[in-house]
Amino acid sequence: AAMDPEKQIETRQAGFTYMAWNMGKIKAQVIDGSVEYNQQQVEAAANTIAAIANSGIGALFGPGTEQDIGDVHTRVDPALFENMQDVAQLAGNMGTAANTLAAKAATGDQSEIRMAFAEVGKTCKACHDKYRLD
Ligand code: ASC
Repeated sequence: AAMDPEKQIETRQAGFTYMAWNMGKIKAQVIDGSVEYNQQQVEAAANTIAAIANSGIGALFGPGTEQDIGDVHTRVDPALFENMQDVAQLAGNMGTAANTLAAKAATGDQSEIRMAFAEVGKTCKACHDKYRLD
C-alpha cells in the first residue's frame, strides 16, 4: 500500500535531513577542521549519504505531495511534478556523486574526499535551485 501523501512528505524530509546531518559531519572534519578527522566516521557518513541518495527517494514525491497538508509544510516547487524526467536525472547525478564520495572516503585521502564532497554539494544545490521554493 502506498504511503499517504502527508507521510511521504514527512519521510522524504527525514531522508534529506539525515543526509544533511551526515554532510555536516564530513564538512566539520575535512572542510572546516572544527572536528578532528576520523576516517571511520567520514566513511560511515559518506556511506549513509550514498545509501539515501540511491534509495529511490523520488517515490516519495507522489500525487498530493506538491503542497502543504495541514501542519506539514513542504518547500517543493509544484513544477517538480511536471519535470520528473529532469528530476530523475538530477537525482541520478546525486547518487553517482555520492558513490564517488563513498569510494574516496574509504581511501582516507582527504584531498580527494574534499573534492568529491564539493561535487555532492553541487548536485544537492542543482535540484534546490530548480525545484525548492524559499
Ligand atoms: C548540505 C546541505 C545541503 C547542501 C547544499 C549544497 O550539506 O544541507 O542542502 O549541502 O547546501 O549547496
